[in-house]
Amino acid sequence: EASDVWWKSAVVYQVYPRSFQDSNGDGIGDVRGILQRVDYLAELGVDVVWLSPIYRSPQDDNGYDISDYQDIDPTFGTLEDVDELIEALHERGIKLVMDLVVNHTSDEHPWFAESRSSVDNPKRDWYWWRPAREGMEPGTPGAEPTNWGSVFSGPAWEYDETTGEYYLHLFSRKQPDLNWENPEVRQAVYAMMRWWLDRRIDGFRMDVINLISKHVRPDGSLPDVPAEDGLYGSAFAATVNGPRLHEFLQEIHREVYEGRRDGLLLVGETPGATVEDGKLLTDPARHELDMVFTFEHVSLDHGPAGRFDVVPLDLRDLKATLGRWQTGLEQAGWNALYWNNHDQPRVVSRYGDDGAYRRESAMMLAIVLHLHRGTPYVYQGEELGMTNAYFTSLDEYRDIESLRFAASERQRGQLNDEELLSWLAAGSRDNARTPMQWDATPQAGFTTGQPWIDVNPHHDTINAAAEVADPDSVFHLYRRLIALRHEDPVVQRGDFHLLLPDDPHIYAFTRTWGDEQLLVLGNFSGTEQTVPVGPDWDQAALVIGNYPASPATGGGQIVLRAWEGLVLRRA
Ligand code: ISL
Ligand code: CA
Repeated sequence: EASDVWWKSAVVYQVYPRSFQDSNGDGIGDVRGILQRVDYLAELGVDVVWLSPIYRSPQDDNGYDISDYQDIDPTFGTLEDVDELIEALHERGIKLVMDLVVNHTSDEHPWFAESRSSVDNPKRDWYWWRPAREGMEPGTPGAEPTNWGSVFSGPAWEYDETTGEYYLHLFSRKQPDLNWENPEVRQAVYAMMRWWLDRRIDGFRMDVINLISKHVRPDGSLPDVPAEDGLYGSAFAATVNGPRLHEFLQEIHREVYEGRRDGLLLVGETPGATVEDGKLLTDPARHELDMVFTFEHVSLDHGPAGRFDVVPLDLRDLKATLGRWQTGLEQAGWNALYWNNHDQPRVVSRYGDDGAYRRESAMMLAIVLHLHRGTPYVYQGEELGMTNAYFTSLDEYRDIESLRFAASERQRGQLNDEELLSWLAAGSRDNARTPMQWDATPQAGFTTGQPWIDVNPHHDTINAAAEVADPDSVFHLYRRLIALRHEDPVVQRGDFHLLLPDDPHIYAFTRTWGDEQLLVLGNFSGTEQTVPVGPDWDQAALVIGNYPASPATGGGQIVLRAWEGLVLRRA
């Protein structure tokens, strides 16, 4: 097993730079701010930092709209600051993975400026340009080339008067989709990736990478999708898993990765990917990606109207879903494990209880996730048990998706103001984007100025200073879980076997490696639960847990307290 890859025993920490640490008082986090906190990351013990985009950008989607891939936005700092960050992290044995957003650019990228300028510009074909639907008046509703809807509400096509044609944008109109069918586009992206690797970064997190190959017909036309309500339908059906996806990924591997040092990481963000897709994307023999983020387990509490329509989680669905990914990628491929990122509501507010049992449930969720087979990702603040934002008025929101959803709902008039605010409070991406809570001072130690988004008032009790000082905190539980992943071959490689699939409250599984076995239990309820685990575990030793004393064990049963989570090792 000595030849096994390093990331099987690694843990990744995601920094959302805008909300991590401000160093100059303008209220926006920046690279020099991250530099002030590298020792904190080293104390937590993570192996890799993944940085959300800091490239030059008009910030329409907080940096996921890039106008220059090879420069840093002045909001965040300079290339020299980034070189310093790479150095500071490497000195501490931490790798740096950068976000790679190449499904689209900003509309302010020079490539797009050229492309839009005329139909015969050499870069015209770098993006998706199409005339209006036949017989329709260009620029009128329904005249779009296809009925694809944008992820951020409204149509995915923008009419551009310069040439009287439409361009495709799966996200905002300031995020035009690149045309990966064009080999020049691909070569430009690969050159940029090599430039960053030469700067000694350690890999990429590839934004919506399974959308780069559109389902284009042989005649160059694009198919309509089933309309959801009104004129447009989700464009995902026509963009996820396109016919050339695997070919493009293998080309990236060849052109960018081959012949470079070991120790690089390629992780793909793949909304809509199934286990079968995940297997193809991450089987090392296929030379595509090292691991992908599934969305299945973070969509289980979405009602018919999507992410803002939050319904209660049925734990059986969560176990079945994660369990399928575990067994599906057992022989080939690898899982990325996560509850949170900058797009997801906080897990303790979502699948836990952020009231009376906030600490317990945050820790239980951590134990359950980190004991799966795969590479765990920790999103900033998760290790403190940070909660949702609980904004109560629209003007507290900053996220383009939330604001566009609110605008389009107001137009449709189906939700009243109170309902709209409660939908946003449950589902908004801003839940993850409130500033990192460093201490109990007025702006949580995040900034000396006015933060770009409100600090959660809970920072008086939930903050890094308090967590680091308390050996029984959520932070130290995360630190121990990370250390356990580094040390324990059962955690790294052991087979996964789900137990009690039909139990509505208990998450239970074993991990087995040779003669060694671990039992992982999580109580997803606020009441005591008696769990029939069998006599094998009567004498087992507690490896890690979220209550100070061991649970009541014996006679083949374990009694779990409210939101208790634990790991036992068989004697
Ligand atoms: O959060 C979502 C919308 O409900 C997701 O569908 C999200 O848009 C999708 O996961 C893609 O996310 C990534 O690309 C987006 C960017 O806004 C997200 O922040 C990024 O993680 C466009 O670049
Ligand atoms: Ca700043």
